[in-house]
Amino acid sequence: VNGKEQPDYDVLIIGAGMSGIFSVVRMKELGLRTKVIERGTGPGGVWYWNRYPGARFDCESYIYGFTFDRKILDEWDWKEHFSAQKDTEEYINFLVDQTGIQDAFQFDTEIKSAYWQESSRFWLLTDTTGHCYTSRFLINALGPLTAHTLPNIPGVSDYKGLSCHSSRWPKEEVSFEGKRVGLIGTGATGVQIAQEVAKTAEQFTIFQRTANWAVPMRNKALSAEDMADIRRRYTEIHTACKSSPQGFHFGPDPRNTFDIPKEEREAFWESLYSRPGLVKWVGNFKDLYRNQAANDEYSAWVANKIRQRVNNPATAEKLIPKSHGFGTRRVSLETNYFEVYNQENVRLVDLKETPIEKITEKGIKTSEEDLEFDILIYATGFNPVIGAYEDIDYQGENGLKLKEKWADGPKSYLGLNVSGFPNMFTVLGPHHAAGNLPNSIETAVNWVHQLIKYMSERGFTYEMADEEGELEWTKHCNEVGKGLLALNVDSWQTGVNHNVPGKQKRTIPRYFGTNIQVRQWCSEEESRGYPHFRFNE
Ligand code: NA7
Repeated sequence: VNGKEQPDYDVLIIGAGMSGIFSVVRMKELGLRTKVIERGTGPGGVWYWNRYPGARFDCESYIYGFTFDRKILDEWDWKEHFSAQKDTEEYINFLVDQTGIQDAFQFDTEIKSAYWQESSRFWLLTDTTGHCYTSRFLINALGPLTAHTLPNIPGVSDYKGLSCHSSRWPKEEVSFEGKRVGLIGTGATGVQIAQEVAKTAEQFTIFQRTANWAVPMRNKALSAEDMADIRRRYTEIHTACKSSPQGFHFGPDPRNTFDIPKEEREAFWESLYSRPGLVKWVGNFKDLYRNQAANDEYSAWVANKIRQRVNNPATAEKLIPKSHGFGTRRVSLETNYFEVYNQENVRLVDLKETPIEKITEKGIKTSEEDLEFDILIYATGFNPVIGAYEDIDYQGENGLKLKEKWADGPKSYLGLNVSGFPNMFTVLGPHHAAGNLPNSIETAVNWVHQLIKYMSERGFTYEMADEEGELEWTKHCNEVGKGLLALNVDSWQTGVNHNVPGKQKRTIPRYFGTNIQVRQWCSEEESRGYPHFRFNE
């Protein structure tokens, strides 16, 4: 990158998760002086922070791993079909070692502001200690679910026992043996925690506000032979991921629900149910998430599976989601989650019937009783997608604040560039492909790599996405999901978090199209020589 003055770095990256790591790899390939600034004390992002008991992938390990380096694919052995957090964190450290990027990281540092400097055309970042860093380019690799939220229940800070949000779990092991444990939240995280805590807690109370659809994970260890087979098939697996809408190695069944006779479609659902992973969600009939009648039919079928597994019929009914259909929110994968409610030491409190009034010094007071706990666990989720961007003060050209620009919902070009914010990228930020995330990260970071390479080759030091492209993409993002039942439901995917002021209204913070569409848009822009960008003006 040619510039008259030199900033401290060519590229600053905020966040050392999967997005940050792949960004460093690609930037180093371009010979750029790159620094990653990370709040945690090690790499991993979501796999560094979410070390709660039972944390593991909900997609197959071998499709989660990055595809860019054949040597890493050949040398890394996944231990299970759905890797546990500890093994995934180990994989991430292995990635860092193998790619030789260790010296790019600065841990234990939290960025509080990022200002574009008009005179030097550098980014100026400031951390919470007041230290400043300058760079030509800024890559935000903040992660879509980073800003954790505690419940907005009175008295949260009054509780005197051990309490912990799932994504701020202590590094030391927490024992539940002989303990009275309370858990608030039954999303994907709450389900995983419940399965673990129920094994040893003396008394375990699960507070559920909304029941969540959950289907069997069917995890298994991977033997040396399994890994050898996976390795032989890596190219085939990666091609399947690239050609499926959400980056998984399977896609929707091309048939519509009611085109298939009842008996045949139930046999199909039975076969999906017996398979591991999210195929029961992502590999189902193609109309299931747009056609209400089809969705009702499948939801009723899964509800019966829950009824078969829970001994107490009243408890089973409480565990069956009534307010949203199957797959209209993130589906959880579980291992004996429903059977947990058959255990003597486990109790379900339905907050729709008996709401929590307050958290006390000793536990939780509901409308009916005062409960005491030794440990309180909050699996209460995140301020989604743009939450992490709200925690940093971003200022672009002409004093434009990102907070203001995104006040009515995010605007971006391809989910990667924001008009008014030159030389800045938002990897896995709003409006970029979701699904199997490392797949989307590869698309995003390869885009950043190509754009910076294009600039370097031409001596450009400044880029800015134009408003026309941004309008086009934002309009596309707001329209592409039209008709999806998920858009009529409150969830982090529709930007709702009732614990955060201003996040009660449904928005479209993520991309509801396919990964294939995102790649097409990106490669078209690239192959046409970046018509929606201005360089070196
Ligand atoms: P989620 O999916 O946002 O789930 C949060 C859970 O916490 C959900 O059950 C909420 O109930 C519950 N919650 C949140 N606030 C409260 C209050 N104030 N009172 C009671 N219950 C509350 O977060 P997860 O961490 O489980 O999963 C996040 C993603 O990580 C997941 O989708 C995967 O992609 C991985 P609600 O449903 O809002 O009634």
